[in-house]
Parts: sequence; structure tokens; C-alpha cells
Amino acid sequence: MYIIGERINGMFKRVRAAIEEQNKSVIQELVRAQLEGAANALDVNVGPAQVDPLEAMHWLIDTIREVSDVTLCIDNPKYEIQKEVIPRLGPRAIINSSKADEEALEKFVALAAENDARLIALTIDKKGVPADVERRVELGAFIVVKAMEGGLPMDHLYIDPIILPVNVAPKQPQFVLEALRQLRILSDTPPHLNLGLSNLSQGCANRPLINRSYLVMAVLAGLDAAIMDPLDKDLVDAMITAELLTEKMIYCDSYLEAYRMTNCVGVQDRMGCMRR
Ligand code: THG
Repeated sequence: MYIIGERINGMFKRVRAAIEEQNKSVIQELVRAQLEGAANALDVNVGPAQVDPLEAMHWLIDTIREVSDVTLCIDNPKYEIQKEVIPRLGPRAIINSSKADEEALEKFVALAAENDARLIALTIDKKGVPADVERRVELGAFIVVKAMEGGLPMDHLYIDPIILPVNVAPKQPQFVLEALRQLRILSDTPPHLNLGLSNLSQGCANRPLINRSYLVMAVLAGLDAAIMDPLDKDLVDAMITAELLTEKMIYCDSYLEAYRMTNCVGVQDRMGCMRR
């Protein structure tokens, strides 16, 4: 699983305040903690902070870069912002995200291809998030075609079938699992599949348990990337165990530590190895 840490998001009150007050230490502590957790990349989202969004994005990136060269996932739907930021980040940066309409996809695919960046594309069209499996898969197929036409390698494409809160949309978690199964067999080299996991439990009790239970099911359905909370050790352990049980790794008594040793940036940093 490619873990994109969700914590640097203005949706969280502390982060919002840090952005508004330009308090670097709050952000830099979240970088350190998420890399110590199991993050492979960090999502960066200005959220509802009362500031210029482009300036705030630059400030967040500069603040993160003072302490780490970890891969960043720029979470903003506006092309104008992505086009300013992505060329400065170097290869493997992640554009999060494009909707699945022709105009948006052509622009975002070109931006990703030109900069050797990766793209998360949502199965959302002008009518919003589909209520069913079929439309999600149809939009997924459209995204794959547009990526191929624009010269973006499948390995750089992440399709996100959008998970919604289970308390208001009780059928959607099952529909998204089925969409993942079908999206995985869309093309010979399949696109990666991503979810913003915490959406699922917004406004619910037992949030960690709901997220953890669903992540295990989603791994079985083919999910291989998630924007999620890398500070939640139980969540990460459940994900690693789901990967063990679907034979993505071989069992050994210390499989949890073995996964972290080989897959996690924080551990690699501590060991003085290359960061990804
Ligand atoms: N797909 C893609 N990108 C995404 C999402 C997605 N980016 C944003 C979001 N969804 C994923 N990130 C989060 C981050 C935080 C929360 C949910 C999803 C969250 N925040 C608390 C809340 O709303 O209750 C904040 C409150 C607080 O604790 O201060 O749950 O789906 N591609």
C-alpha cells in the first residue's frame, strides 16, 4: 500500500491555525510524526484557512522542505494552483486531483506527463459523485483512455472512486469495493487505485474502527494507495496484515517490522538509506 499521510490539511483546526499564523513547528512536527508512522508521501491541503491559497500552498511546501524531501501530494482541485506548484517539486510529485471531465483531464494529464508527476483522478463528473458502481467504472475507463492519449504511464495514474461517509450514504462502501474490483481489471497494466479513507467515517462514532475494517476489505478488492492517518498504528498494522493475507508479502514472525523496514520513509531515513 502506498500511504499518503492526510494530516497536513487545513480541515484540521490546529493545521488551519498554523497556516493562518505561519507557525512552522506545528507543520514540521506533523511531517516528522507521519514519516515515523508509515507515510510514503504527504498530502498537502490548505483547506478553509482564510489566506491566499497559492501563497499558503507555497508556505506549506517551503516549511515541509526545510525538514524533508519526502514526496508531496498537492491536494487542490484548481489547475492554476497545480501548474504553479508541480514544476517546482521534481519527479514523482502527485497532483491531487482532477475530475473526470474531458477538459480537466486533458489539462491535468498534460501537466503530470510534462513534469514526470503522478495524477490522482476522481470518478466525479459534472453531475458529482456517481451513486452506483457502473458510472464509477465508466468514468474510470474514460480516465484511463485520456491518460493513454496524453502519454501518462499507467504507473503514474491513480483512480479514486470516492468514498463517502457511511452514516449518510450506507450503500456506497459496498459499491466502492465493487468498483475497485472492476477498475483493477480495466487495462492490461492497471492504474493504481486510491481512496481518501477518512471520508468514510466523518461524523461517525468509532471512527478508527470503521476506517480500519474498511481498509482491510479494500485491500482485498485491489486498493493499493490511500490518503489516510499514518499515526494510527492499529490502522497501519491492519493494512499490513491484510497485505500479508492477500499474499503481497510472505509471512515471518516479524512481518509488521519487516514491512516497515522495507516500505517506510521514516525508517529508511533513520537507517541513513535513500528516501523515496
Ligand atoms: N480523495 C482524494 N483526496 C482527498 C480525499 C479523497 N483529499 C481530502 C480528503 N478526501 C482526505 N483527507 C481527509 C483529511 C481529514 C479528514 C478526512 C479526510 C477528517 N478530518 C476531520 C473531520 O472532518 O472530522 C477534521 C476535524 C479535526 O479533527 O480537527 O476526517 O477522498 N483524492
